[in-house]
Amino acid sequence: MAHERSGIGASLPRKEDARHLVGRGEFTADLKAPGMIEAAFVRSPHAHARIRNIAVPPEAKGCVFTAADLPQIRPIRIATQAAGMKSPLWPPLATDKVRYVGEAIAVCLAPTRAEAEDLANAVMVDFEVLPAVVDAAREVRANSARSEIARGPQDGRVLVHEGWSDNLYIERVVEGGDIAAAARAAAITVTREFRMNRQSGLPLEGRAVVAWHDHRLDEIVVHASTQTPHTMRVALAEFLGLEARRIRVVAPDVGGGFGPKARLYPEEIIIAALALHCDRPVRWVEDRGEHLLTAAHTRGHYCRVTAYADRDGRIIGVDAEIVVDAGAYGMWPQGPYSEAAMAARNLPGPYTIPNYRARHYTVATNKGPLGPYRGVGRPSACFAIERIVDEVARAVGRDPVEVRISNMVPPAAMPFTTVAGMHLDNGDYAASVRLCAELLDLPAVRARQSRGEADGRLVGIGFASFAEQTAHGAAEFVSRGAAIIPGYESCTARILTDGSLVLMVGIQSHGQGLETTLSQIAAHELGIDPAHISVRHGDTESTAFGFGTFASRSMVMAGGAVARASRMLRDKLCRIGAHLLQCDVAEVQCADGAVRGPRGEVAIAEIARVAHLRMDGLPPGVEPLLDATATYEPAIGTGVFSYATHGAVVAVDPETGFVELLDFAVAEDCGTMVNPMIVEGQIRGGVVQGIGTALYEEIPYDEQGQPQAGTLADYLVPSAAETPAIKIGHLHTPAVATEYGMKGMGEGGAVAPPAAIANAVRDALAALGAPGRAEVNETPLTPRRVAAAIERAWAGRPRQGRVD
Ligand code: MCN
Ligand code: SMO
Repeated sequence: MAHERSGIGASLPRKEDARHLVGRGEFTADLKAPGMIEAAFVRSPHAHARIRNIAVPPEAKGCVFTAADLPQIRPIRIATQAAGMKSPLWPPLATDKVRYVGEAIAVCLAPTRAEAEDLANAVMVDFEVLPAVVDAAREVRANSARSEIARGPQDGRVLVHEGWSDNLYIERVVEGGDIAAAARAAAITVTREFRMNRQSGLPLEGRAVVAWHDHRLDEIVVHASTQTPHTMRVALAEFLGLEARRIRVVAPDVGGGFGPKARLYPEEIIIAALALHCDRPVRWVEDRGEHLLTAAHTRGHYCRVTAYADRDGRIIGVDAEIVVDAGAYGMWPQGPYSEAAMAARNLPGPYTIPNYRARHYTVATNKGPLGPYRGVGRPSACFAIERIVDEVARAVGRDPVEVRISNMVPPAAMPFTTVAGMHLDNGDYAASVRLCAELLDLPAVRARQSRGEADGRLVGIGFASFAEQTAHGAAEFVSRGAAIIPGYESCTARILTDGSLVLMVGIQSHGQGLETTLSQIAAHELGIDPAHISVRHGDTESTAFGFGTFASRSMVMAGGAVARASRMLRDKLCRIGAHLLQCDVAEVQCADGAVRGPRGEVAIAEIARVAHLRMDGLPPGVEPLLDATATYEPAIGTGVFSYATHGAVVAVDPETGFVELLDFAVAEDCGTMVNPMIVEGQIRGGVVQGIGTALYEEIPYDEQGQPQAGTLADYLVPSAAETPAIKIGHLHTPAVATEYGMKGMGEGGAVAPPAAIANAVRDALAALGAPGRAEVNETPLTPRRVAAAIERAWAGRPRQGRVD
């Protein structure tokens, strides 16, 4: 059967690679339109300043546009339903004030980017510089009566947004059980502070927009490097004041999104407005400097966690405070809230922890806005709980692997609602820990540790587990108070006159391989070879509405829509086929490109010909065309949970603090895999990004709110040289609520590496025998931070075994 080679479960080579491997992809920046002009932005050099005046030199008049020149642009507004959240208006071009370094003030148009940049440099902006708000935790101390972080001095009452009473977008508590009782009952109390610093999303392709006015259709055509073309149309209609029918958004090939491209940007609105205003094609291609400065930043989580446990290391309560440094504005559509809310609800992880409290604060600062990035709030939640689990184990003198397992939700308890309200569906979490330990050969690593390294480095091993909410539907987003509820996906499946198939999907694929995996699902349902299937996505003109690719939702959601639409077509193929075969529809089957009956078969191509060109062959009452549109939402709206345990083996140089990653393993379960090879590619890519968070990537800010990493010379990313071959093992627990038992998994790879690596470093440094604790609870674990932790652990005392 063809579908066994190409249907669900087949590691079919990615269809999209045929173009990408030979450099024939078509990205936004590849587009050329006659008469196209280029845009460059005048951006704020200050984190916080009043704009007194913008002076455009006379020779640049007509080529430079400020907010006053484009009054049709409305400020970005987020219609969140999260009660009590402050929601500032964000003018795409700054009007009276700038609130972060890089904020757009004016846009310049010229025949080339270089000339546009020259114009931008000639624009003189007169600023009144204001003090900047840069330390989110300090804002919480100053402004929240409830916070126990409240130890420092009152801050200087600098407000990011005038008219606000403080710099908190929102503060909330997630609670379950009785944390005070847990505190009283605990034999062991462990408290730590964790920091996952701000970083960039850094896809290979930065942002890009090309827009023009199509006079024939009287519409504005916007090509953009985005994960969410349909919702971008919703936004452009709102903020440009145009009817949606007059906007077409196309996401061509997108060179990575990773979350930041699931949000609306000022530049996208501005370029679209200019194309209409100037009636010429306009292009803006972000450069790397602009990307690091102004594309959504990520992480920026600070958290303080106390775990209460019994003498065996069973955690009976967790009390947390989470502070998210969300930057100056909330990004459309979901605003600044998701990071803290997700971290708070995910912190109890895959564990049975019965008592919990997480007070969380989303803080406005004079930094660029925070957006989603692979894993969203989960990497920092995982970092906190998984580091704490290891410290609890250490406090009771047990192996972290055992303590981890003994706290996990057992399969027999599933489905299980965690104390933070996450509805874990199924799986054997402990099995993932054991499998991961096996993949790394834990006993061999322990033996190696006891032998010691010839070069004096210290070897350590660490694990981190998580359960990952994926493919959540309406129920989840309604409960979050989301402005837009991405509760379904859509597919129009169309068999053409010759039997070839086109799937038109509202989803967007930017590296996930959906052109391949959605073809595999249709192949499974219809018996049409994926080689004869086209997947059209990312174009509001050719597909029904859909929300796009984020939240590890596409395989389940779009895959479900493809399955449903394919089955509608299959029913029709069978009805027509049975008629042509002169048998009963109950007697036929659709497989391997044909409808088969008891006495023969008829090719899908022939049925397609009849349905379009020879309707005289159709059975009575059956209409022409083979065209079906379906939407799909999984039966459980709160998400299906993949889970995994990641394990890292490191060697730490105790003199320099340098961490080398020796080995890395992932034991995971995403239910039914449509394409195991793509799943493994997703895991590997995610892990490398997680290694970046763990060891390299950071955008620090100084006291004035100036970002300190503006190029790839000072913003480090892992390359193949820093990455060991990643070992992967699979467990299989099909979801009960989705088609074929699939679960999402696209983000998971990035969730656990920081925790696993920090645990491994902690394990390595335990061998130092220092009087104090040598641990690093802040990412990235740079040599400087690791060396400082070692120094602190010795607390000025001479080190044993060290020759100075
Ligand atoms: N898949 C599968 N079987 C499963 C689950 C997934 O074969 N049971 C395959 C599918 O091809 C699917 C892919 O793996 O498209 C990822 O699955 P899924 O969990 O559905 O995630 P999405 O497709 O919705 O992708 C989004 C997810 C997110 S949220 C981020 S962030 C991320 C990620 O995917 N960004 C990426 N992976 C990325 N990979 C690339 N190359 N580029 C990005 O920007
Ligand atoms: S951060 Mo992924 O686009 O949800």
